[in-house]
Amino acid sequence: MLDQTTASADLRDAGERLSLDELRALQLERLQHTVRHAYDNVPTYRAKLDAAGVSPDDIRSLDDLPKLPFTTKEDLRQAYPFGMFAVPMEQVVRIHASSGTTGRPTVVGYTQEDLDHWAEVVARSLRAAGVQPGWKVHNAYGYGLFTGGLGAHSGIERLGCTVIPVSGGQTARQVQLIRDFEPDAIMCTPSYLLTIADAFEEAGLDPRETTLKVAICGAEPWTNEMRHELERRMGIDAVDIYGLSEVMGPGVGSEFASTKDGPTIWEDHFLPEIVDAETAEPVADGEMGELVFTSLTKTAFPVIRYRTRDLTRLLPGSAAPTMRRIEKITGRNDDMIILRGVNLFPTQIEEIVLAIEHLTPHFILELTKAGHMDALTVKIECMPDVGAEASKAAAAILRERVKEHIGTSVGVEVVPAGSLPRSEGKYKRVYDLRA
Ligand code: DLL
Repeated sequence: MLDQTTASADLRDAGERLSLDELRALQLERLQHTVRHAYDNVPTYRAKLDAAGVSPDDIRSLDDLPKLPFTTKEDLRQAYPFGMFAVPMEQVVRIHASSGTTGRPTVVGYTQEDLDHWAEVVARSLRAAGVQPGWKVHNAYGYGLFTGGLGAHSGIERLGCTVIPVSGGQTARQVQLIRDFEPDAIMCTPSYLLTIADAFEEAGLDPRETTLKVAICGAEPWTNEMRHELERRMGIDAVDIYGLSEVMGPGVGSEFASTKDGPTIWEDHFLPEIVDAETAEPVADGEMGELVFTSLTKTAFPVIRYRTRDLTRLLPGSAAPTMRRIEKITGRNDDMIILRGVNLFPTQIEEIVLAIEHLTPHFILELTKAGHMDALTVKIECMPDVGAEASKAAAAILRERVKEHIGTSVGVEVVPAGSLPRSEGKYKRVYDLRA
């Protein structure tokens, strides 16, 4: 008789079943191939390696990785639109692009082989989340140039599930479809899941009464406190899926529902490193820094030591013992607010807010200038039936705790329930009004 562990172990794909030695050997072989392929076919990589005095033949072990030069978002932008493609355009069957807040988008390309690998790692991610073949999966990630919708879509199909390709937005319709089609799992950003939960309640429905069992959320930073909030309100498991367009899209790593201890990086396809965000020197596993990736199987758009700007640390494998995890990403270099010398991430506020009675997770951060000083105001909604006194008290607690935990003073303004913008995808938290 199969016990639970053996039964789920049997579902693992070949990559997950590799021993650590086999995995390291495969990574080296794939790394050597990737560096050679990038050098031979992408002028930017050739120029960078030449300038660094490194040849693809110098990569003899995984320890040689730090010899390779980094790739930055700026390098990719310079090559807009297709300059980083390593195969002729006829072999590129799909492109995606990441919008980026400033300037041109970053365009990425995929061969059929790349799409196959992508579907495989997303299917693996779903399996880790507890999704089973035959389930119906409601996909509310946006379809289009964003990698979320179509990336999730192919993985759902690959696992043998029924995909419900709703895309983002039209929240009332999402609620209707969840009630009518009775999906088992949902994929969307955590902030959009919150919008959907609210919409259920606003329609007089209990979001705990749906058929949903699990949500696979990512594409933006979110805290464990937000996880607990979503799980409590919807009666589901919420797990974290990580990825970025430059490296592939959703599914670079994903969390196991059995452990919920940060996304496992699918190391047979992506080689992770952490470097000091300022000096770019590699740091040891376990230390905080900037996440860097080298793709191991990508053909149309290989990346070598791509600096993600995401801040986290590498942790030992748990549910998939040979592959390392990252700590849940709660900060991104670009999102860091420096307020009178103190570094602050929006997720730190989220964490504090969710522990205070009467406050909702609906808040935005407004940066303004008061004379020569920067000021930050948290605009936040209280629960609908909370009176003026109680909301004033909750605001005061928030101010105190921010001061205590983050070490800086912020203003707190309670705004009417329902007045702040609601998420339909990646939520915009920070508004910089210091023109
Ligand atoms: O957001 C890919 C994706 C789609 C991931 C759907 C997961 C689910 P980009 O638009 O290129 O790609 O944005 C990538 O989003 O560098 C992180 O800063 C952030 N991000 C993505 N997933 C997570 C996560 C998609 N699970 C950027 N936790 C990344 C925290 C995340 N941040």
